[in-house]
Amino acid sequence: MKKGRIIKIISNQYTVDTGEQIIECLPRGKFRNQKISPIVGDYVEINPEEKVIEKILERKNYLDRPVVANIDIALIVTSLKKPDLSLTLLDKLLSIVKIKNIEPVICFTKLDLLSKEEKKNYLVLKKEYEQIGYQVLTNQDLRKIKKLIKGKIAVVTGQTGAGKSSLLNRLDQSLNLETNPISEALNRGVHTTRYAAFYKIAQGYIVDTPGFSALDFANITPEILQSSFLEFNRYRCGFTNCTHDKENKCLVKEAVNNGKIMMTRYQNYLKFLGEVYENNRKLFK
Ligand SMILES: Nc1nc2c(ncn2[C@@H]2O[C@H](COP(=O)(O)OP(=O)(O)O)[C@@H](O)[C@H]2O)c(=O)[nH]1
Ligand SMILES: [Mg+2]
Ligand SMILES: [Zn+2]
Repeated sequence: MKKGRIIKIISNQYTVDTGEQIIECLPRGKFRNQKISPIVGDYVEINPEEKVIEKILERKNYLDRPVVANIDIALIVTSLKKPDLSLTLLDKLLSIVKIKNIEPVICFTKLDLLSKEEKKNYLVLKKEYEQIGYQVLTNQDLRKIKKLIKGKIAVVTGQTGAGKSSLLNRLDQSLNLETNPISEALNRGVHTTRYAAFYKIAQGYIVDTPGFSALDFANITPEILQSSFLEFNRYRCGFTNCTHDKENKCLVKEAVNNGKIMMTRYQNYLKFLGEVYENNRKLFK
């Protein structure tokens, strides 16, 4: 028995990377009865002689658009200019990634387009996110990014035009992905496959179409949303189950007013909370 990871699926052909070799496997018939099917990213036990998948190991997360399991890292590629910085999108992706149990890495791009003054503001912003506990890099930090994804599965997400393809090309020059100066629809021309495709890059894998950039907060409760704002968890409000909204004696709101929590983070939180309520309302109608 050998442990490996599924890196590609074509009809009933499962490509498993054991670290030493790549083996084409078939799944055991029992998976069909158990109503579980192996997906890309799954850690599996295989019988290397028979070339069959014997067991699917427990998943730490999965996405359904595209279908992929056990994502380790999300590179949240965030443009500072052209397209303009969107802290709402950044905070949303940080929340979704946390809820999915994926480690986020903020990767800012287009620093070269900033004026001196804007660069100063950027450094303040960077520090603020670092103080929350996030890892903040730029698209110049190629060595650090490579080190992070070594042996891992990473997704790259962020706005169209933020510089995702450019970054991947610089991480691995053999990729030669198309980059678009004018904003074009994401993943244009990519053949629609139900499963994720991986690029082997910097001794790790990158998923080409991270489906959660378009995700809303479906199936998420206010409690889950709150816990995804890491800095809120430092405060224990007087009111149990405080949603940090209209309640009195809310320590989170106090921290916002004292400048200990970023105003933009709090405002985005309230915005997302509204979306969560709206989704729940639709669900129970
Ligand atoms: N000035 C500048 N341009 C960049 C940077 N990163 C990417 N670009 C440009 O931004 C445009 C969009 O990049 P692309 O990689 O296609 O973005 P994607 O849609 O996120 O894949 C392209 O014209 C890139 O050359 C950067 O750090 N600085
Ligand atoms: Mg692209
Ligand atoms: Zn509160």
